[in-house]
Amino acid sequence: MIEIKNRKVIDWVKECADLTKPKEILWIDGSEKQLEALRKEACETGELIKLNEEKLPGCYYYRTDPKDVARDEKRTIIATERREDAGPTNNWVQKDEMYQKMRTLFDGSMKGRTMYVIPYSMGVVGSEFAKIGIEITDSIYVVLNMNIMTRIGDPVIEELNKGAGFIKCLHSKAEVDAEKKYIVHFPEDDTIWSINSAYGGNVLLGKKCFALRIGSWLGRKEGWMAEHMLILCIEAPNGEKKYVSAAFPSACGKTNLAMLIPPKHLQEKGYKVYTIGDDIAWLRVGDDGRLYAVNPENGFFGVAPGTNSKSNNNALMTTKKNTIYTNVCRNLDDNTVWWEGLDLPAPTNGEDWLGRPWNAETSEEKGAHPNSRFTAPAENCPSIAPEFFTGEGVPISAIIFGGRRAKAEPLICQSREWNHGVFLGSKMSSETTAAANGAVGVVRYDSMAMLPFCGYHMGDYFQHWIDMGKKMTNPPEIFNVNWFRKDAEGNFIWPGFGDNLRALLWALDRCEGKADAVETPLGYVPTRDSLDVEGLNLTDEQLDELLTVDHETWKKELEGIKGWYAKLEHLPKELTEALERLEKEL
Ligand code: SAT
Ligand code: MN
Repeated sequence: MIEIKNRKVIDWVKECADLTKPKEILWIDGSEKQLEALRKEACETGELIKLNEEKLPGCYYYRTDPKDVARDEKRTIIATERREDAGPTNNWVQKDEMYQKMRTLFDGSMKGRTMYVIPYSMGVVGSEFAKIGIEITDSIYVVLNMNIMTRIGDPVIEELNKGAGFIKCLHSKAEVDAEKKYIVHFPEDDTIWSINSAYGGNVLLGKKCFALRIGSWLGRKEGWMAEHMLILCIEAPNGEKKYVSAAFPSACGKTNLAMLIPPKHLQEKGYKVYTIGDDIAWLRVGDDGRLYAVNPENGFFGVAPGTNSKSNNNALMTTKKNTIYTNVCRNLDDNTVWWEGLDLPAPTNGEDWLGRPWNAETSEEKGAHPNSRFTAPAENCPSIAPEFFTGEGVPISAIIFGGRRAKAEPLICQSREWNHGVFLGSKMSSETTAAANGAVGVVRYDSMAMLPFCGYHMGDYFQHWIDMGKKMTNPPEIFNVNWFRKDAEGNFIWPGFGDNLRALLWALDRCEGKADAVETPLGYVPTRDSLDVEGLNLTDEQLDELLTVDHETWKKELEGIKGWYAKLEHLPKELTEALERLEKEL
């Protein structure tokens, strides 16, 4: 381990130790030797279960407390000096008050435990986009997950010793008491404090907390963007590569889209798709006036249920080694894992996510929690792009927004220009999923899929989007998609998964002014003939339903958008004007 010489780091770690009172402190150097010792220790205490080494080498199983299975939005707080800086969509507590409350909870919370200090980098260490964090935690699960999700250890210490700044992340699982769980961001102080949870997004503080909530705050201050977006590369038959980023709410198929396998006839034509990121994009304007994106993460924290060789074979392959599984079902016959939707025989001798005996033939409840997850290294992914490893940033041609909506939203729609695209993103809505605590299937507005992740005032966030547009001489085209339209019988009309590439190819053609479109009040939608639907067996009626912007339906939608906008307190005039224009055209 390289000795830490950065005074600010040393002082802060001491401060945290004085508060939480651990029995010892262990600096994480990222070496395989140290990580292996931690895995062994966690298996001995029962925190982790080692899975079948032949079938799933280097893989482990982890179970959370039953009340600690998803992000907890009600207990996620932005603590600033003034309420208006957090805005109306975030839970806000005055920051001194919150520090005081959290100090009481953290006081002695690590007694009798080891405190792990994890230096980590979001982005390729030392690259232009990268930013450093240090997470202090009393959980081996967090250390091992952070090792997959970020770049940790000695190379980061070297950066810190050169004087690099860092985000101060303090986590303690404490008693995993659901009533005392808080995930608190102090963006004015580059600080995140999380207590009484041991689940993914609440505790892997590099992810949503740093890369999105603190990241979006920093992005506004420093002139870049932190977005809830996947990044992928589409290679055309002539070898030309184009890059797309896409924002969808949690558990709406970002990982599937990022790892898309082209349908057969497009493969035969020579199209290829590569993965750069599945959840978060950091975006900057390049010297050439284009928008460049990196994935600041180093792994995937993906939803397990529904992942199978047809929906996402690349993800399945990615999770075959060095993966941590959280809250899935365990097959006791061969000590492997299973979840609903996996195309392997369901266990008859299993253990569900709660640790109860589970038998596919007799058990009525699900074996895996609907939000059960895999944490897998990006380097395992068969479709990972070489650009992922350089951390240099890829030029984005198209930005895609999308939600899960059974009705109203067409399959794909192109904005008239950047500001209109910002409007399309701001009015995004989606049916809620199991990724956050609360009811599932309720339509809620989720602008740019950032509602749970924007670290500041939503109105200011939209203004930042508009300001970023002004900085670009060659901005990406913006589109809105909806893979989830249902017919009168409740069946999905669009096949989704690999076939989503058809819509992306239309979008890329539009970027070059190539494909045909019809202008609607919402923007441009494909003509029947401009979308490649070869081999899909879609009837003309189905295609029309997917591509039509129904004026009566949209007049009702308009009321919803107005209600949403009214909640946001202040909005850029570009957006209110776009809303007025939509109303007029309807
Ligand atoms: O739990 S996470 O926030 O990391 C995953 C998600 O909700 O997207
Ligand atoms: Mn996400």
